[in-house]
Amino acid sequence: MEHALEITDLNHRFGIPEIVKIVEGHGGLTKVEVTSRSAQGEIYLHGAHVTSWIPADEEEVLFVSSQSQWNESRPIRGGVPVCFPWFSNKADDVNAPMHGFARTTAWQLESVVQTGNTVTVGMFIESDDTTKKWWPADFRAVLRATFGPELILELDVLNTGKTSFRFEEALHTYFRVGNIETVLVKGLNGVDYVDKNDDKRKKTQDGAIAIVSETDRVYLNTDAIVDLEDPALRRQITIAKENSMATVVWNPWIQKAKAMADFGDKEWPHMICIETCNVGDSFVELMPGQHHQMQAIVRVSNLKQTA
Ligand code: TA6
Repeated sequence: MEHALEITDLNHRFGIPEIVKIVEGHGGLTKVEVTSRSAQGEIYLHGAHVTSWIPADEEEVLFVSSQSQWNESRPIRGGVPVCFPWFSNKADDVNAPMHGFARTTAWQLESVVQTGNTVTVGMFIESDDTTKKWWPADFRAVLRATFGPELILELDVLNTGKTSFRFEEALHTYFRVGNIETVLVKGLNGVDYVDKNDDKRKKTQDGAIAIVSETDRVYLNTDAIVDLEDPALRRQITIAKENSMATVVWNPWIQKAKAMADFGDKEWPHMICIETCNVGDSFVELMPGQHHQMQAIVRVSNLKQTA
């Protein structure tokens, strides 16, 4: 009953008739549904996790695994996991959750703003005893998702404490593709990367990225716009960014897909992660009272058929 009251209260405070509705999503998790003339979208309060973006006249852009778990102790598999305040394993604590605690935290709805045909949903978390079990910093983080002809994701971190702190962050976006084996990722030519499938050797990207095996690469010192060409779905997804100096490209391929319980064995051909981030040497340092706002700006266009 309490959950139903919570949803009723949230709709009263944030709902917009015919445009924005707060509902019970998978696993009973609370979800904000956006349906405007320019796009449809979904974002869960669990992890401030965007799980769908469908621009008008387009198909679903994001991938969500059919095997995803939907409970508060696990991150949703797919969509846009928010990785914060560290990426991958926590260097000084093997027991710390992978990719930080933000994606398994209950965020609070802060704002819903309709501007013309776009809708921006804002959610926040603040440091408390639970976060300080893992990370001592005093912070407030806001995730703003703008659903419109573009998907704009912003992670805005504020240092609310009296001392500076460093953090890593990633918008770990899972894009839906028709066939990973015919996809090309362009825009990172000449950029150095760490190849996590080859003992973290540092290499330099030569031309476009084709995915022919498990791929897990951290591209360094780059603010480049990336074009994801998907001939099977005859579309190109362009990922631009602000205040992000690293980009991760990941596909689990066959064996890793089988090893993930919350990922279908046959799903690897239909997704690729292109992640807007600040990780490793691109960490962010905030002085007291300072903000950092990282943005990913995603748009879809028709893929010009090559002769
Ligand atoms: O961003 C790529 C990566 O770090 C891969 O190494 C893989 O672990 C992926 O993230 C998924 O991580 P997760 O904790 O969500 O299973």
